[in-house]
Amino acid sequence: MSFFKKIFSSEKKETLNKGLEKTKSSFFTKLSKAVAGKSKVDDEVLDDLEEVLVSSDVGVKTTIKIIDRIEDRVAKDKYLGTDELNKILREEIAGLLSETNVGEGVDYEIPKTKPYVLMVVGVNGVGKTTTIGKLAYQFKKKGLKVVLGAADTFRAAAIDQLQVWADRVDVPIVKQSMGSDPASVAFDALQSGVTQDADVIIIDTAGRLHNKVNLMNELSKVKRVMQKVIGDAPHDVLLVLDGSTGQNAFEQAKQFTAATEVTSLAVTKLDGTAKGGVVIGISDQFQIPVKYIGVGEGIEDLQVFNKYEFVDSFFK
Ligand SMILES: Nc1nc2c(ncn2[C@@H]2O[C@H](COP(=O)(O)OP(=O)(O)OP(=O)(O)O)[C@@H](O)[C@H]2O)c(=O)[nH]1
Ligand SMILES: [Mg+2]
Repeated sequence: MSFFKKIFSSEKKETLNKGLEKTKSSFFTKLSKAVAGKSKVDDEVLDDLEEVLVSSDVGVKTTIKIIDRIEDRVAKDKYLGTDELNKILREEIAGLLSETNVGEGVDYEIPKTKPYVLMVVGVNGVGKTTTIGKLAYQFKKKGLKVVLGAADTFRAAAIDQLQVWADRVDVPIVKQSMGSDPASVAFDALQSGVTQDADVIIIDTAGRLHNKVNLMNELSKVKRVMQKVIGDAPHDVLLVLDGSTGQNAFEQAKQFTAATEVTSLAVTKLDGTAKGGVVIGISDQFQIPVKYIGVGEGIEDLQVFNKYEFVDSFFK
């Protein structure tokens, strides 16, 4: 490993550890209560452990899978000590996630198609625009030419906010005035991207609820209009979920993926929440990969999701 790579990965690890601090401390406080005064893993410990996982927002389905696995180990080794529980939990969670073929990512993907069109969707306030800014920064750092499209025309502030990110990262932005047709902005952004020979075009969209039919139809229209410029666009539809909403994020993922096509997920705001366990449940239960996680408001605070690193830092 090169010197720079080493520095980068240790820094990355540190941000991840810091970002997950609240989740970890809450998880371990609960876990140590569950095993207090016990020397071996018995039914009572397993019951308590189940509660710890559910209350850490891992989700019921994934929790049951994890408990089943630990039960199997207890059945094999009757005197499984509580001091080993940490290690075993970590192994079983990592094992479970390794069965889903997602989240192996070690670096920001360099898109194979050019221009690569990424459309970002999700409910209000989950962190779409911020994630776009952070992504633009990462792509640019890799030497890629990025163009942003301000297709959230709902509020003037939304366009301004994307402009602030465009200035900060120093990438071009395509925008129109507030209230204009989002599909028309997306069309312009793609045309401009093609003309400028861009590598990546990222389209921001207004926050919407899955059950607001008009707004969901608007997404289909944006897609259709983009395809007039680039036949197979968008190449990725990234659904952003706010991790601090815990089970609500699960619900959003379920509803949104049922209502429109989503090809990848980003879970944000994992810093400052004890609900980080939600990422474990989401990456276990959805066939759609969690590609990125947000661990702060800063430009560097977006990481490629790696399930092994994630589980590892959960337990450190
Ligand atoms: N702590 C923390 N805050 C974040 C993160 N990602 C986004 N935010 C904050 O969340 C708030 C909302 O972010 P936006 O990017 O505006 O969210 P949005 O989805 O574009 O919102 P709308 O356009 O209104 O639907 C902002 O204050 C961001 O700074 C994160 O990973 N951690
Ligand atoms: Mg926004």
